[in-house]
Amino acid sequence: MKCRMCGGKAEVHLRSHNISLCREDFVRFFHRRLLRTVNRFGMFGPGDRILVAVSGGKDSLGLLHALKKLGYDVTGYHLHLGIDGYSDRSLEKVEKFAEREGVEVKVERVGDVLGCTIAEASRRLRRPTCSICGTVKRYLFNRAARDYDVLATGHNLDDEAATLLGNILHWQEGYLGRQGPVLEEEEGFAKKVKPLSFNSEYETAAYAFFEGIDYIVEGCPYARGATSIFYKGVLNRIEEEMPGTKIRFLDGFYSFRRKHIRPPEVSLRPCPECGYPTTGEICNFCKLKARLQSGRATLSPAVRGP
Ligand code: Q46
Ligand code: ZN
Repeated sequence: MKCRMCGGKAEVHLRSHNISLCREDFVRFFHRRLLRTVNRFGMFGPGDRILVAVSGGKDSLGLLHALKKLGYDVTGYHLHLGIDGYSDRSLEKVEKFAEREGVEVKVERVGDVLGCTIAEASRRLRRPTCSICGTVKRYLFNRAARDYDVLATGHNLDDEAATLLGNILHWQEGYLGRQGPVLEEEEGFAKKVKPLSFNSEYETAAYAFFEGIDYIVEGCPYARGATSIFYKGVLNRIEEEMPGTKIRFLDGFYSFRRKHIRPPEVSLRPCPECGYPTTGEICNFCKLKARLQSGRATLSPAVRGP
């Protein structure tokens, strides 16, 4: 197999693009695709301060690495969720990465902010761990991004296509209206972008490997059995038969959305406790904190970790 660009020995074959590439040309290809997404959707420019949320996985560390290499002004942000073992191992990868790359990564611990870990909060409030985690992550990511122009996350093509499939299967109109590579800034919410929306998971893995990025391979233990993993499997089977389907699915949706779907209108006001924008009386995070501090939070044997 020869590299389409230089004729040298190809190391990757990308079926969805029908192209084989050597290591150097693949890295260039990866950067070009990322930049095309950034520019096409007006995500950020050279002068912007970008906060990149990093979990310790290949996508987010790959994104931070690529944006730094491309000359952007980037800072990392890692949220330690307090999930037994997994969170410590993730932090270790992030810290090693930061040292090796010479990039600043801010670390925040959920335990310090909430007074307990995500898993403890889930047990005490009898709510699914991922639901608590979602509320806490949204809130803290936003708060951390206040001093930056934009918050970038490492969602890749497979993540976005799986989310889209789930939203369509269940006709989640509100989510469909808001699903996109860019969520514009609004009343206290930072602008959020997904520069890897058109780089596949296979590509981010190959990129991390070629660039020598040491990332955490295991997933969060609470993600086991998640419907998004099932949808990814279904899309992979379709992709096997019809290469390029994921890209067309997502790309087609973004064009359709621009023409036919309006983001739902929400009226936001500042939370009286913390000033965070909310549609309700007080924001979900402050509600969560208040419930954890009150006697209503009890230990439940029914809701356990994985
Ligand atoms: S929500 Fe759930 Fe994720 Fe939080 S608890 Fe793990 S799986 S990390 S994307
Ligand atoms: Zn609040």
